[in-house]
Amino acid sequence: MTYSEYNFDGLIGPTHNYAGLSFGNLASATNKGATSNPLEAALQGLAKMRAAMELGLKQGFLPPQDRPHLKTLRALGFSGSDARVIEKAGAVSPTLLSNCYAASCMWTANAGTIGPSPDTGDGKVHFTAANLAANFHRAIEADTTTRVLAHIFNDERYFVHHPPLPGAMHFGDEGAANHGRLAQSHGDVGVHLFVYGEDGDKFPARQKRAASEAIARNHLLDPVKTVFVQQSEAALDAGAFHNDVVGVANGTVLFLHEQSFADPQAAYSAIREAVPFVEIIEAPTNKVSLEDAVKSYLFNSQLLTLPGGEMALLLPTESEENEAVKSFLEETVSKNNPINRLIFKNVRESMRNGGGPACLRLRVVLSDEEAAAANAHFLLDDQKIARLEDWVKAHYRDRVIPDDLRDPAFMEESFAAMDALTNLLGMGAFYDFQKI
Ligand code: SUG
Repeated sequence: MTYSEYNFDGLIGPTHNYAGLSFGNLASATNKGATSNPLEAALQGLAKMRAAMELGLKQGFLPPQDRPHLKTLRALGFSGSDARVIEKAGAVSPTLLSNCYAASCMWTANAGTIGPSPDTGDGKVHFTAANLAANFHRAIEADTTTRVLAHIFNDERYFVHHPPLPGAMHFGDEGAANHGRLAQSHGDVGVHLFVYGEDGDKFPARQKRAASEAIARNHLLDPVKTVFVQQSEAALDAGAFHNDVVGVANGTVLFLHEQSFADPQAAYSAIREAVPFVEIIEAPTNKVSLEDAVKSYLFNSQLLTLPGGEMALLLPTESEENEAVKSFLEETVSKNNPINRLIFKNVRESMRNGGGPACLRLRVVLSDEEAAAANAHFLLDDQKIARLEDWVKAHYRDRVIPDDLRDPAFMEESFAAMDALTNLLGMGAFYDFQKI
């Protein structure tokens, strides 16, 4: 049976804006109140998907969620017509309103954690949508994400869906952003690397060890093939609010910053014991500081196995613009290791909210048979991606400022876009605003 890795990118929604909502995410804080460009953001995202497809890789996408999320606003006591709900919430708390307007589901590395079928006790693909309990604007994604995953992977013969973990922050779970899989090839049995945090001096840890352990149990992973490692507080306090800001794993390679883990030597020996063939490629602090790593997001790259077997890094242009990072990357590809190609893509609109190429994608390893059972509307080819580009161009604004969120006309525009998308994708009345 042939297995492939599918990258499911988040299709960036029409309300993409800069609201400074994520404590510990430096880009989000710095750009609070800036003018966003949802049109450009979505087209940049689609261009990245195209670039991966042109490398011969399989590409899917997850649709945006309905924002503003009226269901949440109504649950919080704002009533009346849809327009009145927006007006009242905007008057009482612009921050609350912006939380319900966030397009943050674009970062699908946080949509959930996946257990591919070669690794699970029952031979099925397991999905757990992340509860994203650490931030209000992200926590309200979990319910719809669960339904989106169940909609796309809707065949009980192959797919198992677990609800988001209970217990909110006690089991805070940020999905695949804190998880990596190492395997000789996508179809071989993999080892799962779960990275959790402990609160730093400055910033709180979002991913709890207990959450990662619960996911491993639910996904029926072999305990011998799981490794739990603590992220360093230095990385967290430098702005690595998710571990994928300081490291990425794929195939036989773990590519990371020297200061990613609390106890690197203990972590590396645990990983080597579980994955004897692992190649650890580490950026030393004297070449790339944690500050440069967080600014440039070089580790938030997609580490991709190309059809020929070589590996490429698909990186944000910010990492090409940083001298120290660029020279470390050039040194890396010139050395004898599987990574031998660098591809830089501009995803600046997302980067300004702290989301790089790796944040924008959820990896799902599927056999050909499993892929055939998934909903084909969400698996891309040239025609389908062109249709999404046309949809974006027809519905998106090229400029959004914080005050726009209080204008009911912006809500109407966003819902019109979502109605058109659900038609395009044959989803029926899927979203909460379509059911009220
Ligand atoms: O959760 N930013 C996201 C970025 C997520 C990046 N994902 C990964 N590292 N996998 C977050 O902090 C900012 C929204 C705002 O401030 O408007 C935001 O939610």
